[in-house]
Amino acid sequence: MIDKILIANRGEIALRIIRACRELGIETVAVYSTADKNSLHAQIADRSVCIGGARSTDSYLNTRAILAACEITGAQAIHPGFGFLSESSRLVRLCNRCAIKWIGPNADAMEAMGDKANAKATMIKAGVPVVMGSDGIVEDIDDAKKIAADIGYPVLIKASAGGGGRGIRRADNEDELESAMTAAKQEALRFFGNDEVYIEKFIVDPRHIEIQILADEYGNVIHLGERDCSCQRRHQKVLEESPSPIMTPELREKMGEAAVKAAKACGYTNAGTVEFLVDKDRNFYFMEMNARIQVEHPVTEMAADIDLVKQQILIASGLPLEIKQSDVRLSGHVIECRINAEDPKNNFRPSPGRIESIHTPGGFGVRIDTAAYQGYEIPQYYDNMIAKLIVKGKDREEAITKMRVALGEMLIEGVQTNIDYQLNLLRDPDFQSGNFDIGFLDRKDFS
Ligand code: MV4
Repeated sequence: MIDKILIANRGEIALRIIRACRELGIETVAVYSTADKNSLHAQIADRSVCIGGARSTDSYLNTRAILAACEITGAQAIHPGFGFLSESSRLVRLCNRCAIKWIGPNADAMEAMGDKANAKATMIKAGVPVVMGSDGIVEDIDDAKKIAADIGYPVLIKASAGGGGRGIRRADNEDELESAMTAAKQEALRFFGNDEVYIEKFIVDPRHIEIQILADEYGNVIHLGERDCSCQRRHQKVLEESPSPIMTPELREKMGEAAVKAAKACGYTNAGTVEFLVDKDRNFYFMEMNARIQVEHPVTEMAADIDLVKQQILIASGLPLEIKQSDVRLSGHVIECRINAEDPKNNFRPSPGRIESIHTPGGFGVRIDTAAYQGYEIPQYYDNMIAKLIVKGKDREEAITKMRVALGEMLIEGVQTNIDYQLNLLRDPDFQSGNFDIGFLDRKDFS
């Protein structure tokens, strides 16, 4: 069993991991940057090590400093959280070489899923539905024209090394194809150092629905239902919920089985998320697999009553999953709102600064994950999420009401927040009837 874990992250997710470790009787090592010396994770962990300067590249992305902190403190494992180095297969391989356990997927699975064209080929072989398109990489424009004519416009050109919306271009006809391909390749090269692209049919107004999976090191894989993440603004998730308003038990079973197949096909281990697009006719298509614990993991924790971070640690310790698929019971309706330090009335400009006062809501079915406290100075260097507010009700209507009550009680002074934006979203008739897709928040102005 692991008895000391280094948490290579900050903010609320670092706290979340520290709490899971404490419950398991595992010692914790926090790492922090000079900008985070007063942060809660650095103060609360059993030990804390400063790993460098304020900029992420000088600290939370500094592999050598993090491995040195393991060496100094005797930590036997690293939990990477999300963002930062969480999807660095290079770091996983370094950990393997110095006998440090990585609390996350194995490097082979990470790399297999990191290359999107390759991941798609793996899914086709495994019988997981994918969007119609090219068989892998498209080499030249004549190739592209043939494939696009075959599948029909509009099409998307996507970077194989991409993810999260970068390196994607749309072409509505053959005239637009060449410039779309050139632009996608350029952006891919700039952001990922690799200009390989593939082509897909453009799915009009889909929903983003993802399935949480858990996989142990003995080939057991289970799924824990879905999260509907269609409420996004410019590729930033704003509100997530489970169940999805469009879900049926039959569709959940089909998507769950597909997610399990996806994980098995790449030899995936630990917690992961399989992202799908779902079209108006409820056809679903594999998009990508996220090889980390995600920001919105509490939605699944509350719906399934399973501590995902504890499960991650138990799996990395080499224990077989003790939960079988038939044990999984999803109940009620869960909604998560991300509370950001930003100004929706000013183009969502980040609003770092000192939290002069904070009051967080509570009560039956209300959870808040945050590292904020009165007097805390939100640094300008990192993302601006300051809290996740999660509520569970017996059904969607009760969850929406509970979230509105909780947001109404929440008070943050000193910085601008998106609390009122979230309240406006929750009041919207289309949101309330579950009538939205991935373009909803970009079309409608709730600021
Ligand atoms: C798509 C799509 C429509 N059709 N693929 C954007 C980020 C990347 N993860 C996949 N993305 C999309 N791929 C096909 N064939 C629309 C998107 C998309 C999107 C997907 C999920 C959530 C928000 C989105 C916002 C814009 C576009």
